[in-house]
Amino acid sequence: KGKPIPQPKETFLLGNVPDLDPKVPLRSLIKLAKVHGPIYQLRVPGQTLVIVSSQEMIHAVCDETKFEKVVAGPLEHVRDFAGDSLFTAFNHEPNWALAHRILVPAFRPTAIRQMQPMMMDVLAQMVMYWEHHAGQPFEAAEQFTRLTFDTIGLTAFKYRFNSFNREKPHDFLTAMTKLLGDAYTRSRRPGVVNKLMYREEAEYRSNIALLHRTCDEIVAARRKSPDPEAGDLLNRMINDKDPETGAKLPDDNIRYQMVTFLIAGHETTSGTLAFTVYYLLKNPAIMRKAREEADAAVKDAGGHLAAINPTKLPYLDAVLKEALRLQTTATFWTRAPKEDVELPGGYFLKKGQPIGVVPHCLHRDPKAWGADAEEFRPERWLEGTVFPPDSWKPFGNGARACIGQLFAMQEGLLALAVVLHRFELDFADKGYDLKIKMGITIQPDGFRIVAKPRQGRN
Ligand code: MNH
Repeated sequence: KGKPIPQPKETFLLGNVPDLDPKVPLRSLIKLAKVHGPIYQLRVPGQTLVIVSSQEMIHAVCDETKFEKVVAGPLEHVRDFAGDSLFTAFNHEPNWALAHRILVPAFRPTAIRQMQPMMMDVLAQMVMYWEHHAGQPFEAAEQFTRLTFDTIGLTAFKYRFNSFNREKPHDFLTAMTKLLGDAYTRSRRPGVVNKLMYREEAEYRSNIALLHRTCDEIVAARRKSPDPEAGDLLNRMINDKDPETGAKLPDDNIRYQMVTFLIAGHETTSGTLAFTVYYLLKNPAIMRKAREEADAAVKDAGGHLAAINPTKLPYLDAVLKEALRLQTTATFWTRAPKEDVELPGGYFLKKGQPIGVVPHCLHRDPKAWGADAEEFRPERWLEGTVFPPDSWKPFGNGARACIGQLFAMQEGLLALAVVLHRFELDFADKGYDLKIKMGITIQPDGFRIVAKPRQGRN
């Protein structure tokens, strides 16, 4: 029934897997949308994915009355380590709603504001590190990953990964990054093949064990010596009761939430900060305006960085939104119709058919954003323009949208304000042009910067 959905030619046994770049699948998804249009389908092991790329199509699948999030593709494999946590739970699993009710209060504006001192604590470590390495090139994404990983460790369970005091990343981060890469690789292979690759399978299992062991130890330590003043997510997960049923989170679920906060809570934010700095360096006039706002905010705070008010940084907010629009770090998420349904253009989908959303294409759709869609122009956010519905979706959609949006924005705003106020930044490699690398999210590849303390400021 309905119009046939375009599909690239399949390869014998492998379906459309060869159509997807093994390193940067996003690149292929963009290219395929240029060839096949705003809707096409791909055969991958175990399922057919329908891919949507335009504002019109994505607006349709964001309708929560007809569609819902579905855990499909790589995310199904992330369940091997994140279980039924918020990010990876199937809609029907009772622990999703339970954890959602218990944790939503922790992400409200007042609760996020209370995390500012912890965010500033880690930020101060980054400032010291940059001062110490003034004039030496370093990779932007790598620096911001230290920042965001340590920040989520501290705010979520008062754990210090101390990334600015070590040469190599923390073992936990190394294991987690490897597992996220594996989740994608495994989703490209039939399940039996994964099981038959004994050595990889053993390494996969041992990395999962390392994650779980670390989390379980942190929980055990907190239970043994309670810390009512910690003000972190862990206290809430251990102590708080579901306002509806009075139930508490089971222990294994607390561990899964911890893994999820560490996964969801760092790579996306660090990539966003790195892309933002890239665009600022490419656009000196925008950099100047952004810095003026940062300086004014520090002045308003009486010169105390810790007292910066992140809700009074409208230009930096627009800068971050614009970076999230052009370089959407969460590149792909999946939904499915709750009943058989018709999409714009006369395409029919069966109930449960997984649909992949590619926000990168949405965010550059000229029908939604205008002729300058490809341009980095933060002003577009401050001109009172009303964009078509669901034009900007870096944080997902509906009930299963990002719980940490405000957390991420506050962390990003504080980091930008402090970095721009304290440092003169430049490309380490003149003429660097943006390249993308991809784990489960995207980051700029090989983007190195030099930071120097600003003259006459201190
Ligand atoms: Mn986050 C879900 C993007 C920062 C915790 N996040 C999502 C989804 C997107 C997303 C997209 C929806 C995925 C899907 O539909 O399958 N998240 C981001 C981006 C940033 C980000 C672009 C930073 C920039 N996320 C954070 C931070 C935290 C966090 C920081 C935690 C402190 N995110 C989550 C959790 C979910 C999620 C938890 C799952 C929510 C749910 O399904 O209930």
